[in-house]
Amino acid sequence: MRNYLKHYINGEWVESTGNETEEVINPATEEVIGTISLGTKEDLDKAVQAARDAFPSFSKTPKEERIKLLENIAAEYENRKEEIIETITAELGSPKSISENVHYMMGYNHFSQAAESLRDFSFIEDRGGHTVMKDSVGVSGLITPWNFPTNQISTKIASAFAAGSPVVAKPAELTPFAAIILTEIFDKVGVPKGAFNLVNGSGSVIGDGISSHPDIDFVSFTGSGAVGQKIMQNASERIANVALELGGKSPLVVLEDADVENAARAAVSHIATNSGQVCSAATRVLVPSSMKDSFEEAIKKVLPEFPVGDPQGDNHIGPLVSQKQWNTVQSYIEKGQEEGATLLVGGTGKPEGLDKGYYAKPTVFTNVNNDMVIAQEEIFGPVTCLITYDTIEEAIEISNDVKYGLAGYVFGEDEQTLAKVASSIRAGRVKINDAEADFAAPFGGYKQSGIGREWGDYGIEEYLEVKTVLGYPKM
Ligand code: TAP
Repeated sequence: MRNYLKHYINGEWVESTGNETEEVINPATEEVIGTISLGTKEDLDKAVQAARDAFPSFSKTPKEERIKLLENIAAEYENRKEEIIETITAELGSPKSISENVHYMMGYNHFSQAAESLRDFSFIEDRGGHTVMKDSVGVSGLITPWNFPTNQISTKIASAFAAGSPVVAKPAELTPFAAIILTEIFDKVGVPKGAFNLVNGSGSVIGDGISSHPDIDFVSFTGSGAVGQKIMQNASERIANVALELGGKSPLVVLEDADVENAARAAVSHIATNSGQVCSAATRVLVPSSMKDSFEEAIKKVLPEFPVGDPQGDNHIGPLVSQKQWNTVQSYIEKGQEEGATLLVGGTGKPEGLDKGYYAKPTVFTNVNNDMVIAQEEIFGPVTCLITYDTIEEAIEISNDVKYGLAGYVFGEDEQTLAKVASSIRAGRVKINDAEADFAAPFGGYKQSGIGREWGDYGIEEYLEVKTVLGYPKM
């Protein structure tokens, strides 16, 4: 049992001022695996005060010191590898291979990339007539979701530390344990007192408290659009800056000259990895009408490569995070059928033999019209839609005909067409074929997918204010 009933404030594990606790459930077994304290506004105030007190010195630490700090964090993170993998599998239900190759690695990459980006980062720039300086934004409040327990919190903390901003973090109640390991890592490597504070608790108390706190200068949030909107409203009361990483309904455009089987494999892998609980997942697959039949056959052929089952085994798809998320996904599958889309594979209910655990069937709808609810709303589960198109212009139009703009994917051979489609998709990140991941590349959304960019040097910029000095002495 993991019982973590303390918050981390001003460099110490401290008792909560309240008595409320929350049980954490393993989504594969539906069993309780631990408990956390639900913090109070008083706990949050103490954490914010600790961060405020740390600000004058932390924001002025030499760059070399902060690079070293990030490197030490990355090294200690590596030391905790097995525990991080095991914890993410237990709290999120992601198969061990995904916990290792995706979740563990993303956390590691953000800390080491931030150290790397900081090395080349300039906080002062002589621009001929004037000087531009970049100062830490102040105290940052970080609110993160359950779907990537190390990725989102790590990119935010790594960038904040690189910029010299002390933070108060609130992870999601559903998956709080990975953040506790991170906190132990910060404690071990000697993150200065007050520069990192962790207050566990509910979104309605601690999350809302962060977004409305008068002493928090900047709020970085990842999660749903509805909560993002509330955060902006709260922050607007004191004109505080916000960064929002929200949802997506990203297109995967298959071109006429694409390898059908590879593209179908990519389409399935988007809804298989993390059980489709990925903001940047492609969940609308745009296929040339002439390729519809062969693409549907290819989907059926590659599907068995992504078995669903116990995350402790060799499966690729684990359960969804919670009963609530399972119910949401089921209702979208029902909705798709009501709307007249055709089930190519999958459907409602649990996969055969998996009665315990929040497992859903990987589901592919075909004959989908882009106006349908299943094509417009983020389902956050293993469900995708096949939509046909006749011309490249139509594919681009359908790609952009959605309120989101987080990501896009294009598969094909002809470089001119690939470039045309990639540059026409209105989204913050577009991937062509199997292009490799790059943690220095900015990540964030257009339209209702968010505001701001995380990762690498763009991520560091979010935690900085820009100051112009006219007549600064040349030294
Ligand atoms: P959210 O409710 O947005 O939760 C994300 C984080 O915000 C959690 O830490 C949550 O706390 C906190 N929060 C909740 N209410 C808040 C408030 N009023 N003020 C400040 N913080 C608040 O997401 P969810 O309920 O977990 O998921 C709902 C849907 O959001 C999903 O189905 C999916 O479509 C979308 N979602 C998107 C993403 C990404 S990466 N774009 C990630 C997760 C979910 P607690 O949950 O601990 O109470």
